[in-house]
Amino acid sequence: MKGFILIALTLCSGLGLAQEDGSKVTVAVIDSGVDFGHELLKPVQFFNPNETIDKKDDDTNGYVDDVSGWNLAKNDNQVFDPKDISSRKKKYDAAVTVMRLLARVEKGEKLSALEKAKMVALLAFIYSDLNNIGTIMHGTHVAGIITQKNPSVEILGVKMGFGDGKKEAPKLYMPTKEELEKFLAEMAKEEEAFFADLVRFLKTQRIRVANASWGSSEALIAQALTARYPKLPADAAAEIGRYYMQKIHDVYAAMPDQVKDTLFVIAAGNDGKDNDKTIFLPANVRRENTITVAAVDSKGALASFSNYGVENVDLAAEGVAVESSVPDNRYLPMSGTSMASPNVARVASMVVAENPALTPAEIRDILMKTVDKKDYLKRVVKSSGIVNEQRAVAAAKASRNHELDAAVAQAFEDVPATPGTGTIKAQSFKAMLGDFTSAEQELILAAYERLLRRY
Ligand SMILES: [Ca+2]
Ligand SMILES: [Ca+2]
Repeated sequence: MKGFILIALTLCSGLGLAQEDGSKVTVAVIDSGVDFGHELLKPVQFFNPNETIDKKDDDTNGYVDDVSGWNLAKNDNQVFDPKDISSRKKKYDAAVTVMRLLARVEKGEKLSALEKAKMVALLAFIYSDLNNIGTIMHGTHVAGIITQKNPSVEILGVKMGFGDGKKEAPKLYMPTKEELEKFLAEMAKEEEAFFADLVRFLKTQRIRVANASWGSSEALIAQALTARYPKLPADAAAEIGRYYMQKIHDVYAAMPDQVKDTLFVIAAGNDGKDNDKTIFLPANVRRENTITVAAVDSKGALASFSNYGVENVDLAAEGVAVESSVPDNRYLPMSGTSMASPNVARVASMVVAENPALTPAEIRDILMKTVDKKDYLKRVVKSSGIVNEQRAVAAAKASRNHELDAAVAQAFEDVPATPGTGTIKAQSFKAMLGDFTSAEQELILAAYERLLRRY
């Protein structure tokens, strides 16, 4: 429970600090919902000063009672529904226990025979709900990472639907060209509608930083296609997936293009793939006000699940077994580029707090230029390095009186570079499972993959 103690301490020591002008830095968590009932998040909940709960749109921004964000899936102001937990309490508790054990395995710890047996039994019990529960936890966990040791932040929740669309029975024949086109067109229409809604809401807020720990890839589209048309050959599905992702790029790009005053911090994805070779969106939307994040473990090695790409992924941050808040006042370690991205969003908001005059492009520049460079990340991410919170904040502070490059140089004097030579390679999760029988390994691995791919 080290992380828990750390969180509690820093919250206390940081109370009362804010930007120089007293205002907070608003960070939007575009995710599965944020549980502001959590003790960690209550103090950082954003409140719209011009809106009260009275069924009227007091600030006439088009959203009735948007006090702390918006639920885009249901078009109301409820950014988290406690019923999501209370209706599956037993399974939720079991999932918390399982995920804590999973994280220990992930960190290379050995479990006792009893713990192993418990994990396998509980995993079988919750397996079919794991996707759902992981999704419910997701936004609250992301928000907690942004909040930690960050007294000047306030969190605004933007809840989106996560693939809970209608399920259709598989068609057991080869689809015609027309059927495929119709399927893709429907999918594109849904995505267009989502981004139109998202952009419309974001534009009514004063958001400096937004976190996007989600996305879609060629592989996911191919998967959706083969789920619907099992007879479609894999290579055809892959080709269509790529074609679709190329077509849909600008729909995703509307987010940074139309909300220009916001820096969008985006997860690189958890397929262990090179984003320069396969399209992952919005990660691969390259704009002045976007920054894409890969995941490293606590030693700085690229996580085995993390996507990368020297052109399309900008920098790395910690994303393995990261301790943060989950609903029901719990804390849990979780893994993914979903957890790496909010680590960068947190630093970005601290940079803004130091110098609110910085533009999104300048914030991005500071984050990129103040990384801890590593030899082994040279052909992995664009900046060749891992975000460095202290140095980025030092650069932001210096940028109040200096040009950006001079401010960065000053930051390297304040927080010197540590030599980043040698190679570190993360072990795959599979390699940590030697202690289990092969049937157990299969179950655990499938659960792990499920949790990573829940976006
Ligand atoms: Ca309103
Ligand atoms: Ca109102």
